[in-house]
Amino acid sequence: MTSVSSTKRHPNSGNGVGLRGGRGGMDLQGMGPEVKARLFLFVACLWPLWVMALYGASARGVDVAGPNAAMKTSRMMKLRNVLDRVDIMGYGPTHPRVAVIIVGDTRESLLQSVESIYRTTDMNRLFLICAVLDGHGNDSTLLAELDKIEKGSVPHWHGLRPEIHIGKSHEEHSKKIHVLFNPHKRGVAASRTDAADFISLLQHKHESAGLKSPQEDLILLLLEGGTQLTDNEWLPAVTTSLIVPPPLIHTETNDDATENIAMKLANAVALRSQDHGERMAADEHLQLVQEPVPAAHMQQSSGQTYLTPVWNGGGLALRLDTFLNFPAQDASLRDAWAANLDVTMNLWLCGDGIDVVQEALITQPLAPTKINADLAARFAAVWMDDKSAQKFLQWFSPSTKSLDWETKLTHARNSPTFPKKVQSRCRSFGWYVEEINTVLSKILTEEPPKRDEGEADTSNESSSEDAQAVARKIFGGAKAGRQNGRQEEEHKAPPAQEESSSSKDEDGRKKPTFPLRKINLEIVQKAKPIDIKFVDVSGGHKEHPHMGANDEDGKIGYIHNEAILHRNPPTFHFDSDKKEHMACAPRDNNWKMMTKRVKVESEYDQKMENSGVKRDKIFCLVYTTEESHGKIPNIRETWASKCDGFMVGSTKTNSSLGTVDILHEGKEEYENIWQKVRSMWSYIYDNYYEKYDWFHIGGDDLFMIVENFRYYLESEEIRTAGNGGMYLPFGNETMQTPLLLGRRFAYMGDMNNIFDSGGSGYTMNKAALKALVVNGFPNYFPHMHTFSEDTMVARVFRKMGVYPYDTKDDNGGERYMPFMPGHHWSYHLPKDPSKDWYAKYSIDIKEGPEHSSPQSIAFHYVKGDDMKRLYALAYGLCSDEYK
Ligand SMILES: *[C@@H]1O[C@H](CO)[C@@H](O)[C@H](O)[C@H]1NC(C)=O
Ligand SMILES: *[C@@H]1O[C@H](CO)[C@@H](O)[C@H](O)[C@H]1NC(C)=O
Ligand SMILES: *[C@@H]1O[C@H](CO)[C@@H](O)[C@H](O)[C@H]1NC(C)=O
Ligand SMILES: CC(=O)N[C@H]1CO[C@H](CO)[C@@H](O)[C@@H]1O
Repeated sequence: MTSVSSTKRHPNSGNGVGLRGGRGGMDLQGMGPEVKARLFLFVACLWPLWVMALYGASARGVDVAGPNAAMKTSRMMKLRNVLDRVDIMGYGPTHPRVAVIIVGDTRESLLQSVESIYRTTDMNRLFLICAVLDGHGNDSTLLAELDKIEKGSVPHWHGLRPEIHIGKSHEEHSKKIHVLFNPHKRGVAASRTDAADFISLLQHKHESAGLKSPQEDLILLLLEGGTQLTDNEWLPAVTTSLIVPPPLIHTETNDDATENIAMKLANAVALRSQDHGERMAADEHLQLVQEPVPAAHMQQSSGQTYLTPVWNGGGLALRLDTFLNFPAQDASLRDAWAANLDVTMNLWLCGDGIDVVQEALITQPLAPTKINADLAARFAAVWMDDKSAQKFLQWFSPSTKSLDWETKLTHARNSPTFPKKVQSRCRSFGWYVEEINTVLSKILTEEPPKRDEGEADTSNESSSEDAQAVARKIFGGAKAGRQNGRQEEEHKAPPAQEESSSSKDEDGRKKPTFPLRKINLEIVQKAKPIDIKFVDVSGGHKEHPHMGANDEDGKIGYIHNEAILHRNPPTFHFDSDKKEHMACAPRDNNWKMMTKRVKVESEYDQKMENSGVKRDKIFCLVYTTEESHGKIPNIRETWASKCDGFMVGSTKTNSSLGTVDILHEGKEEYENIWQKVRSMWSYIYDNYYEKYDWFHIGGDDLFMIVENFRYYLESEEIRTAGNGGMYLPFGNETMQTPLLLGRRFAYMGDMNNIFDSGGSGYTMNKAALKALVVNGFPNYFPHMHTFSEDTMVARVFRKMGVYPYDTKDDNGGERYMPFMPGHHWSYHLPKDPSKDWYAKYSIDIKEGPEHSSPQSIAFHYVKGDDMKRLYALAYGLCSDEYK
């Protein structure tokens, strides 16, 4: 393909903007002379914009002119229609090109790496190699060698069908290599950012010249000088991991069909150098340790991909945008290993982590250098809270005085390149060592090795002991969780030191009057407790699902006052002479259930209210669309004002109704509820997380008995469950076990696929909501288009080891009802349960009135005036005449 044809296809690209004469057409205003020079040096590398990638044609044969063209175009248009949003122009969103950054300090190392790229990469997909020779001025030999490679001295191929050749098999190879020389060594981090800036600039130039579609999301490969790619499949493998697959390739929204598709898109892929099934972690000296990949991870992907706690150097592929948007790019990190650790932390704490894919192989990277005390202090200052930093540094070097550490920490924080506010935007270091880099988890859970007495500074000993006491307090919750019998296989037995403090903890702890049912104890113990401290993941509310809401005038940034309804509850209109009362009369099954079976725990509620005990705060969320806003007043008048917080997620904001126009990805349609739910929960997490203990969601035909809801949530059973299942909490815990409460259904009767029915809604405690929004949403099914949000939520939780809790009461009565009360009063299982989906989905249910707990919490399919009728019946508000 030639420059000429490419300009023809891109009328917008302007006069003369093409391969050869292209420079003249580019707007170079506002660029410094140095940048201009770099840009001129690099003759726009244009392997643009046609469809060989999809047809598997070699780079040569496409010619627009001639009779074939029309046929090809129509075939293409057809394909285009079929693929809908899939951009088949150029490399589009599905087969983006790759830009490579190689930083090295010797000519040979750069040449080795460049050569390996030529041998293993489809040249059509190579956007640019930017090689940085750090610590050397102009090296004409290097330039001459690279020129030979560009002219075809290394076997390479173009297009999907490999036609490996040497030399120029067709007219010209465009220029693909650009070299930056740093006569004064700038270090790895700065060299990488220089190169990334250059690539980004070039990308924009290509886009404004019409030579690159903005939808093409360049892949960036960071390569250490001297590292060589050894597998031809590296780029396809990396692409599938990084780039969203075209939506129509899996139109099935069927649960099972999609389960096997790798929906999780990695933020970054580490190219593998170690043995299959091995991965890298970092120990307390920030040195690499190799560890086997847990079997469960291997099985999940048949060993194709697995996560790795650290990137050990060598090669790392990620989207260019990901790299440019790292919250903490510290260009002052000169040491390669320190810079790589920084990349690791950006990806794990502020992103979605790092995966390893099998096909992307490289030669062994350079051995990491030792991290010195200054770098360790800087690392701690950026990524850890103060207490973790103290503990970590004491582990890092027990013999260093704490005062020295303080000095180093302060020094790091005052450095002009110190990234600001990383901790408030990213996950906690505690999360990272507990969940990902577990070899390091001892730094937070075990006492650091004792300082050498000889070196210890006695006058300052006491102050450092205080710090340890504080740290113990902070992390005490984590210990408490562990001692509940959970995670015992994963963690080594605590050392003797910890034992003494733990037995002290044990003293005050109380068991509930009745232990949890076995099934629930198992469910609770599978879920890991998490730190319930709020972590801001809103990212400035720029991106779905954190885009926030529109106000009544459609202006973005609206924050709903969720507490106002509770503070000013509307009057319940149910006048004694109205026909509404007449509605009380019929002795139907709804009447029977609400008056004979269900009991509202008002007395309990009143007693608790008067006792002065701190009550749990409940947030209730209803979702609807503008067309159904008429249903909202009945909800507000009946049960909603009893929730401490209330909000209606909708398509239009109306503050008098409490509806909020929540922004989300994709269309506003039933088939896309999953995306709406992701946005609603994110909005609630972003705005209300800290004020509430419980979060419940349901549709606009949900009826709740909030007194019974509180009765259950505040019960010993549920408090124990949220505290790991064995002991009642003290109330000061910082760790909590995620709980997902609702009506359990087994999907198609499959007991391995249990979810909470969306009809009666589901309830989450703080830990569950945080896990869902902070960990679940970004990692699992982020772009799925589906209506079955209830099964999706359960799937996300399942991935995190959280399973729906069995909410039956002690007599086997259900609390969350998927139908109207009357239906449950009279329901009997059919002889052949396979004929009835409800029978098939139900788990161990009772029949008739016994089915429902007297402390039932929620009913579904409650429409129109039935909302008021059920309310009046349950609360005894019907006039005597009709009672
Ligand atoms: C490198 O070469 C360019 C021209 O080829 C020249 O402008 C520049 O000053 C040289 N730099 C060094 C450090 O020699
Ligand atoms: C919580 O309170 C209990 C008893 O008052 C105490 O023993 C425990 O150490 C406290 N835990 C934390 C994490 O503060
Ligand atoms: C909000 O809803 C109320 C009741 O339906 C209606 O009267 C009012 O006009 C609505 N306000 C806006 C701004 O849409
Ligand atoms: C002897 C010594 O180094 N003492 C230090 C103890 O710590 C305080 C601050 O906490 C310093 O001011 C002292 O110099």
